[in-house]
Amino acid sequence: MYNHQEIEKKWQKYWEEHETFKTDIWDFSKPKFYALDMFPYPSGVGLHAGHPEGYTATDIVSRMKRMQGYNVLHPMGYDSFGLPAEQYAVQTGNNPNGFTQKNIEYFTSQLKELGFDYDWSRMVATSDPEFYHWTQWIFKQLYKDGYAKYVDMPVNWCEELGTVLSNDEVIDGKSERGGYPVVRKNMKQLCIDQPAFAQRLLDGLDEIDWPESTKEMQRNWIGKSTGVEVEFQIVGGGKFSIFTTCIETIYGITFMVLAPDGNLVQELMPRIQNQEEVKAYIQETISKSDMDRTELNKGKTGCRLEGIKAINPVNGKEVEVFIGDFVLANYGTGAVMAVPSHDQRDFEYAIAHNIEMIQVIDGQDVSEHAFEKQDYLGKGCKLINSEEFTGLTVEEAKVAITKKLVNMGIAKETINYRFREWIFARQRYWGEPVPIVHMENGQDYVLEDDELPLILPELEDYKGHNGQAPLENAQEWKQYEKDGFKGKRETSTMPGSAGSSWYFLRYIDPHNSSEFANYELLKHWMPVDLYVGGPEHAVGHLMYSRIWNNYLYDKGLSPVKEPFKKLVHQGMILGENGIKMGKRYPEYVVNPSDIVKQYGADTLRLYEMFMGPLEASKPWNSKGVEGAKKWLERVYRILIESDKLSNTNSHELDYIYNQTVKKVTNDFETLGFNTAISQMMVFINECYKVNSIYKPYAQGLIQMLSCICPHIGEEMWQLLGHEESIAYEPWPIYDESKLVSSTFTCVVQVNGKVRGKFDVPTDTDQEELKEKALSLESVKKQIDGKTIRKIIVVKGKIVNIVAN
Ligand code: ANZ
Repeated sequence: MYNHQEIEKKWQKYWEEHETFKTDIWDFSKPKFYALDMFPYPSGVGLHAGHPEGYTATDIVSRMKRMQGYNVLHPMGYDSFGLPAEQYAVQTGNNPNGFTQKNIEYFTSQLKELGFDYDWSRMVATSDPEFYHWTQWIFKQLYKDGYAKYVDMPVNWCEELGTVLSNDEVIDGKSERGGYPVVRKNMKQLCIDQPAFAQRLLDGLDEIDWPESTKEMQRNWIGKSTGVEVEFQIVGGGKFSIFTTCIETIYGITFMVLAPDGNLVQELMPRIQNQEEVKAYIQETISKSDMDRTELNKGKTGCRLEGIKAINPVNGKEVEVFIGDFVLANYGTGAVMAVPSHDQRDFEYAIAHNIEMIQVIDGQDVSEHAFEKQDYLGKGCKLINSEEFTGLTVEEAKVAITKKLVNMGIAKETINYRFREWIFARQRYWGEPVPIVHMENGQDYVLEDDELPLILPELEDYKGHNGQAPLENAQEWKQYEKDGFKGKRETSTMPGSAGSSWYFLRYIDPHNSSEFANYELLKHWMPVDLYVGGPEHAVGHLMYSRIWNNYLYDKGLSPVKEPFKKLVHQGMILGENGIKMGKRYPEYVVNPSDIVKQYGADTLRLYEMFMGPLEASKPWNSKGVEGAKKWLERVYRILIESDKLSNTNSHELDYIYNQTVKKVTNDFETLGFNTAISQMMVFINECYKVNSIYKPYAQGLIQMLSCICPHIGEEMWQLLGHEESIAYEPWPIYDESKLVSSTFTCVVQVNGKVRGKFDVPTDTDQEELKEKALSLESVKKQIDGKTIRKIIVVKGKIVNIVAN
């Protein structure tokens, strides 16, 4: 019987001492394989049961690839800036760095205990100055190229706290902390211009092997829409533009709606007759979030701008102008042409404000509901009530009307993205300092390369006061002076997602002190061949890293357009009763370390891979853990403790062994670990049935199993007489001919009863099976004197004869 505690420690020590998994990064003689895990945030509570799931998946593949002759890079590190450490610092007055270091050590010991094949010499931590030096440097390039900039943006502003709040810090128009009123207000924000990358990000999605659902989420997040911007004259002077994706409905306009918080309303204010009403409605609007405003089911509130009328350029018709909070100031032009017959929001607005409707597309009754584009596009529907365009199909009309307006010089085709600027500053301490100084002369200065890294200063007090950034407390640090010019440093820090947007590049060259990574190395190692992590990052991290990499690619600093060639999301591990494990249900939390102690890391890894398909959510089952352990003991008994192993091949296992190598190899490649394990189980069952086990077959199985259960794998390998680690043994190969010529037992039934059996090669065809079945003496006896009505042959299984 094997003692998991002893052998797991033994092999972990061996790997460390022999630097078994240290990657020789400059060895370009072999093909490369880069396996990447989403690095954890080193929280105080350590790993949870979900971590080993994805990590084991990449571990298995990387171990197989190594045995297949690849030079493998499989690194690990920590996303170590973030809120929990900051909160700890505020509460205790201690620097969050100490707390973070302690957590990193704990995480590392837990990961080592699980036997992963990480090259620990490449570990990075985003809060380490050696790492954030280059986060700042890349940010600086983005800034110099105009992709990072200060932009006037609507933000949630809390006057009492004197700070900007994120959407989740605002509840019902009040600050979560203190319950003070929060309003939408334009302020200069440090942003990264995501829309500048939108089209490239969309195009790139077609090149990568990612889950379709994740690509679709990214497409929706980017939210590209193609339409037309059209200028409308205001009666009595002035004009404004609208953005529409449905120009074909232009003859159906019965009113216009402007964003209440946009500049246009302010410009028009002197001409508005019901100013008080309008101002009150604007106040109401700015206390709402965009989400609340665009909610489809909400009532269509708004107010008429008395004294303001717009002119429809196609027919000169004068229509009323309103404000309504469903129109957002920062999308399109902040103004819409309203067509109640063909847009449901406009329809409801028209009903609420008693406005007429004009149907312009034929094909559906519009008295109860608008006839919208998703119902008429591509259906051959034709225009009505549209002067010279009447009778054209919608598609023809889109082209013709756009052309007319463009020729009139009042329209242009435009593309809009829902994708917004990525606000890149937080009023927090525990993040990368932004390397910008606001100079006294009003200019913004970005630090020189030799002024980087800009180190986060130690503070007496880590709490921001009056809602201000904690770095405002760093009286000395924030003052900047160079060559007699004075300024004040930016005191907000970068968001949590900064470091994780490029960490995969740094792993390739983690200790380079002159550049973020050597280009020659990047060229050899990028892209990441397999990236495994949770689906919760589908848009955030996975979008931000594509943006940074895309930018670096354009600068010639990253060799690939897309950083992650293949992406897989592991499923969630649920509690025993199917409930999501986590903070809210502490009673269901499984601590991997406890399982490792009791059953061993190999058992935990095997169990998590056997629970079900990697991508599926699966409930934890303690009995399953038990079962996994028992099976490992069963493997050990037959391959190590029995005296069945033999150097001569009895050929009893030829078929099952070759089949197992083929299936496991394919399954590992496609991350089908549960079915690979099932196949190994079948193999072990066969071993128990036969008289002798050909030693090379036993070794092949041990190699494959060692990817999932590396400690027991190494141990068995050694016990079979090997002195070197199993990690670099050439991967077992299978003999296709052994698969084809193998036999199976064909059962013969006559009228539903088994009357005989015979062994034939697997590839025997139907006719031959029929013949063989009919020639069996026992079968002949049964059909003697009867007429054969039907013979059903199931290849590889059974011949069924119906006779009477
Ligand atoms: C007239 C029209 C008629 C429209 C019709 C739709 C249907 P997407 O696809 O999301 O880009 N819109 C434009 N700017 C807006 C803003 N700032 N706030 C809220 N809505 C805005 O949607 C584009 C459509 O959303 C535009 O097309 C416009 O309404 C509205 F039968 O114009 B449409």
